[in-house]
Amino acid sequence: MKKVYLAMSADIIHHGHINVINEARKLGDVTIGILTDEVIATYKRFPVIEFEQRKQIVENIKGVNRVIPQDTLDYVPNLLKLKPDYVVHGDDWKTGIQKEVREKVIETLKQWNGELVEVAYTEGVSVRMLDQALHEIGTTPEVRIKRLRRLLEVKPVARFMEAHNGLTGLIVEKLTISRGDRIKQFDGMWVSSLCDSTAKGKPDIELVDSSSRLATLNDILEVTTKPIIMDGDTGGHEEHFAYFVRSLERLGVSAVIIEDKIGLKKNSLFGTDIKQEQDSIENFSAKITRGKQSQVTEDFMIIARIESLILKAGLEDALKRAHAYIEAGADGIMIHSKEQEPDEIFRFCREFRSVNKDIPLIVVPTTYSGARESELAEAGANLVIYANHLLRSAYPAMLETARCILENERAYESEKGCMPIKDIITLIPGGC
Ligand code: SPV
Ligand code: MG
Repeated sequence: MKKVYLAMSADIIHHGHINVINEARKLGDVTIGILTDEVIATYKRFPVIEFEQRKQIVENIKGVNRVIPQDTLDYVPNLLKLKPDYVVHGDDWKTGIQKEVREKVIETLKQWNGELVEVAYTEGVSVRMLDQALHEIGTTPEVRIKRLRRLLEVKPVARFMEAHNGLTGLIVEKLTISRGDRIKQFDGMWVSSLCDSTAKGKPDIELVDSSSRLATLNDILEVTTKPIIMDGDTGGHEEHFAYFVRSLERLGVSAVIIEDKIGLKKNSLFGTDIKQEQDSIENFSAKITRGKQSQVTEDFMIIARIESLILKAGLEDALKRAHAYIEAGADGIMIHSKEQEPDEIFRFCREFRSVNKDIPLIVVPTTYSGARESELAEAGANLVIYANHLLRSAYPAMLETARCILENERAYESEKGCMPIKDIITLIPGGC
């Protein structure tokens, strides 16, 4: 019996896949390589169905003899193990992002006179179309809330961007770019207190109350499906925090981050230029524990944000607090810094990781924006938040347009900086 190999994500299966499997069956004993969650999440988008379930589905397709994981986009490692006589694939990978993968398959098969068999692409169906349809169906709070934990399990480093209304939520939800063999996108949204307050024309001092914060959140939830992390400021009173956690959980928010400050909260990026007070380890730990006790699901995460570096209390204090907060029940740690260089963040991440291998570690490279995601990940961070960049870029653009109209006493000169009317009225589908 000849050996046949084919690989797929099998996240969304359609008759095109069945057609390829049927052709493979005619050639011999069929082994299917299923891309692991890690590969799909890194190169394409977050998988809808988990690996074990996808494996089970494919094992039960007629003509499939066995299913194995393929843990790289590259077929070569599995080909070297299996030495198949044939590799079967649709003929739609000759150009585009899979071209290189295809060439490596052909080269490798030559080593044992194996052959690549390409099956005519099934017209009229594409995973991209089905993906789009899935997105339009939307999500539920139960599904969305779990996505952050799954994401942290499968991605070496997740990338979150701030959203402060429905429109910015849509940007974070939908923007994708192709680079080589991978598709890049943001993994989820950060609902920043700074951006939410500033967009409402208010200072970032916990003045925007929780009802108003939840209203912003709701606008974002309505038009997106990706996981959301809420900036919970200090969490307020322990008693209030317990209620807030449940409100967030009910809405399908995956996590809240609370910071260990007390008194009138000011934005961390002021650092020691203004008076800011750090909470005691005991108080803050009690707040975390209270929040954990109040949550209903296993999925929701409470993440403790440490302000020791911001307040110049030192690395040792930051590490001591991290361990205490985890002991109190925190599901993750966010470490903040307002230095221009990432050195103290790298030091914290490395020291923390030398003791704790598993707890998610979040960083916010606003002032040390030169640090690359890969460097932060290498030091031990699991999630990077771009905390304010959509608002910070929108405001100067709006101000310039307003200034230009005022200057010229007409709008003509400002047009070059504005999107065409046709584009804005059709930006959100369903308007006509
Ligand atoms: C926010 O985005 O509101 C934050 C992060 O809390 S920072 O502004 O850097 O404090
Ligand atoms: Mg904030």
